[in-house]
Amino acid sequence: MTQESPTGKTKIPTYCYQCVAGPDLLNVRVEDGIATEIQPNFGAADCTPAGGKVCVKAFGLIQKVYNPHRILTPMKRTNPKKGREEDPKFVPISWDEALDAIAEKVNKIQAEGKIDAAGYPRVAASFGGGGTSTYYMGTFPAFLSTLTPIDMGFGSGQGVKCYHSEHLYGELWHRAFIVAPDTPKCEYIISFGMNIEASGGVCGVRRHADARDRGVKRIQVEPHLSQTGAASSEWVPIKPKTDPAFMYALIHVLLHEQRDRLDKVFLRDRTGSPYLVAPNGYYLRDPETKKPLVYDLKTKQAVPFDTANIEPALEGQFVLSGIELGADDDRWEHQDIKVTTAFEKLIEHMKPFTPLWAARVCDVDNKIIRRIALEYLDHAKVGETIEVDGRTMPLRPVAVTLGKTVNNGWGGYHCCWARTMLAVLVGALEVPGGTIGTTVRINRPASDRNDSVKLSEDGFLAYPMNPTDKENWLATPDVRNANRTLVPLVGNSAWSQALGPTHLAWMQQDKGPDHWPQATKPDLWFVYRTNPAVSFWDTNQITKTIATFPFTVCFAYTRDETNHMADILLPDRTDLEGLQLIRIGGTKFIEQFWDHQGFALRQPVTEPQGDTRDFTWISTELAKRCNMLEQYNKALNRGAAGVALKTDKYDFSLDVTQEHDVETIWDANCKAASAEITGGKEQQGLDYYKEKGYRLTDFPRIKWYLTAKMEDEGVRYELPYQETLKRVGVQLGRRLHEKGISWWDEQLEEYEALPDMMDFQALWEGALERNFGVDISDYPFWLVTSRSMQYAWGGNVSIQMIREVSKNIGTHGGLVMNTGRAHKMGLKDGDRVEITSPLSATRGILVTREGIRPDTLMLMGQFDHWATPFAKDFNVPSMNALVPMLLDLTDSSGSGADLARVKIKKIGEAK
Ligand SMILES: Nc1nc2c(c(=O)[nH]1)N[C@H]1C(S)=C(S)[C@@H](COP(=O)(O)OP(=O)(O)OC[C@H]3O[C@@H](n4cnc5c(=O)[nH]c(N)nc54)[C@H](O)[C@@H]3O)O[C@H]1N2
Ligand SMILES: Nc1nc2c(c(=O)[nH]1)N[C@H]1C(S)=C(S)[C@@H](COP(=O)(O)OP(=O)(O)OC[C@H]3O[C@@H](n4cnc5c(=O)[nH]c(N)nc54)[C@H](O)[C@@H]3O)O[C@H]1N2
Ligand code: SF4
Ligand SMILES: [Mo]
Repeated sequence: MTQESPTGKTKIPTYCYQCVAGPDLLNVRVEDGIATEIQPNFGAADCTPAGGKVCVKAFGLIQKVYNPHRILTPMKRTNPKKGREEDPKFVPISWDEALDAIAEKVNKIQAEGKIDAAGYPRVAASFGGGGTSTYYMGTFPAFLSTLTPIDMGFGSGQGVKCYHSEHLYGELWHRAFIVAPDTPKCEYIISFGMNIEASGGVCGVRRHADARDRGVKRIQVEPHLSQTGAASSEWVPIKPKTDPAFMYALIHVLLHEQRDRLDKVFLRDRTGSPYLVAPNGYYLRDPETKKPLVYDLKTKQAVPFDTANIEPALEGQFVLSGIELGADDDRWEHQDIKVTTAFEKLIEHMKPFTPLWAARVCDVDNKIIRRIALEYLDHAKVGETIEVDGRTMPLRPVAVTLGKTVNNGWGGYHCCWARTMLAVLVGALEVPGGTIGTTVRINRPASDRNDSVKLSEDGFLAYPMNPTDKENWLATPDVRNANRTLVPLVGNSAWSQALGPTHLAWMQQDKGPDHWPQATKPDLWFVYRTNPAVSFWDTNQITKTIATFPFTVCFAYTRDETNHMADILLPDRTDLEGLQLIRIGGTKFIEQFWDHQGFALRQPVTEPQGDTRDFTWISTELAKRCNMLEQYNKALNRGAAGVALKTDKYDFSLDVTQEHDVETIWDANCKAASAEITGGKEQQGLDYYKEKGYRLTDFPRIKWYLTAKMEDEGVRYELPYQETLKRVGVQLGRRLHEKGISWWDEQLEEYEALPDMMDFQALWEGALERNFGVDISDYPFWLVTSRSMQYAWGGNVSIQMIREVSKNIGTHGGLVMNTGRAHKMGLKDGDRVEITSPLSATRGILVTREGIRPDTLMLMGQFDHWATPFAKDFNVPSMNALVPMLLDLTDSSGSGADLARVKIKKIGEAK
């Protein structure tokens, strides 16, 4: 029997944003007030890239609501001792008691000063899930904005282990926080460990399935055969962490064997290739305007790059005069010196990296590497065009994608640079069919990549680099991970702290580096939708450190390993219970490219469970109790909940002196959203969105490709030559050395104009040998990790139905090892083994498979829970306890990779 739900509906529209591959729209069927079924939203089939469907994870949301292990009332800890072995002895308390306790802490901090004696914020906050928490935390950002400065730099799994290098370099070169193929038009994809069939969500899977239907050829280069490898045209089992060599060899073939077939017009007009490089490695510049010079083949002289009607030389060496501007005030005046185009420098630089050389490094046949380079070039169709929204654009249907491990730690810079160069050489960057960007996060405005395009003095995209000059360098870090001090590229946006070397914040708690401020603990730490005690590196150490924090407030859905150390647990309303309006459409990661943009509402589909509260209610209550109501309301009016409530076209602003209930706040946001979408004409509020679920307007496809805007604004891509990074690196080095700091010297070496190849495997091995005094040959295996389609990190591990579905995929069950190698070692499928890294050891069941290199082992996902109900009984190990946090394994961008060296030993027979 079907009855009406509390909102008078039996089918209620809402969204899922449980993973970064969303958001996706869905309907929830409600019977007798009980949510019973997740359904696709086929009403949105024509306007969502996933055709109105959701992935398997969304179907777990029903069990999430009714999970018997949920925390349903606020709790406080009664055991003052914290630690894994301590029972927190949580007892239920009222919301009043919980919120007053937090407000008391905040008010004390406000009175004492927001910054502690070491110069760090007393309040810290960590959020997880690659930024998806924002789509569930209602108006909490508005409350947090009243407490600033806040330390958001305690690593939470996302950031430094995630798509890190790509975030920074992608934004630098093409406003691409995440990079994707233009899958609907692409014909040839080389994927270096990008596991799109598991990690791309319903939209990624749909786009790639359609592409296969069209005949796309995808080459999956990775040490273990993932779902993506299995669904690709070809699997190339490369040695872990040798991807840069493979990519350099591809570039070598293009430059040294096929140069005439490259897109020379794109290189000349849309990149810094023709810029002239002077003897000290900086551009030759015009003494008056200081503009970089190019050699004009028409007038046979050096002219500023932006001179009209010129034909800049792409290749060659010239004898010319000009000035060179180096780091700080370094300046050279040159008369008749030899200068070379940046492109010529590149040709020279890539000379040694032949396929034969790479074959030895990567353990991949050189014929395969050369064939892939040629296939890439053939498919690039250099010279072809296509019309998009009435504009003729180049059509270059080839792309290179990078997975999260390829993206991180040493080699990340090389991979990102090489991937972007592979696009640039054939004119396939930011054009139809090619390698394109999705979101922008570090540059402003974050709402539209096209709007963030700004011309720099040198003719490239202007980038908000953190200053490294003497006057402006942030010598004393403002947060514990020192992101703006150590990583100029991280910028200074709302996301920058989470993208700094976030392990530094944890590591220093144990022992800080030389000449560095004394590490302090945050007086108050907020945690939501992240579980660093399971998701980060060296989880044993992280757990111990978390236990030393004096006052931790965790929003809690169930008990978990991080909130085991909390002082207060606050039960929020989960995905199907809370109210929130978010922006959807446009271009978002991972492959959410829409032809529409607009808003979607998340709404309660059923009565909330227990005494859980809406995040917006919690935020308003906290603001009130912390005497911050007025600032909080002002933040909401400015748009802290997603939409500015007042512009020159409309005014739905809230009275800042009054407390507003949850529905009033979202009604104002809904009205502002309607007005924004209709240019101020319409103003439908919450009721409209509750009924329809979403509202869209067009998003022109031309905006998927930055090149149109770049052409219009006369902006070039800053490739191949990294003159800016080189200067920034020298300056940063001087600043650090002036303070006596030498522990960042290896990172400084990465600031090269053309990244030099390194032996990345040896770098890893050396770091482990040095730091642990081991002989690395005792640890013969590389241990890697891989995504599961069913799980969103550790976020849905406590859902029974998800566990059931995932059991159909055997690699969830334990340590995946090559069958032949196992036999040689006298091991078989199902054996119990101990897995030991130089840092620590863990145990698991052996799963033997042909689809993995003999020198590689794989542990899927991030399990190893010991407090999370249900998941704590999985008995599946994770690599996270085995991977150390080391400065030696941190690259200049501040990231490291989910990678370990291990040995294994049998400890029990297969049953
Ligand atoms: N071994 C291994 N480790 C990894 C990775 C890997 O591939 N392998 N990947 C890394 C990457 S790329 C990332 S981005 C990070 C992600 O790591 P984290 O961001 O730390 O994410 P989770 O581990 O999913 O933690 C989410 C927590 O939120 C809780 N939660 C879920 N829903 C709700 C809710 O509605 N309300 C509340 N209050 N809490 C909720 C869950 O119970 C869980 O404890 O992990 C990293 N760690
Ligand atoms: N279902 C689901 N989707 C997700 C997430 C989730 O938790 N669940 N998380 C989201 C987030 S935050 C992220 S960061 C993305 C991550 O998305 P992906 O980058 O696609 O993630 P992984 O599957 O962890 O890693 C990809 C592959 O890298 C390979 N690999 C490991 N080491 C190397 C190496 O040295 N070289 C090469 N070539 N390959 C290597 C592994 O075999 C693995 O299959 O997924 C997002 N999407
Ligand atoms: S892909 Fe991610 S956001 Fe989309 S339905 Fe699945 S879990 Fe939800
Ligand atoms: Mo991630």
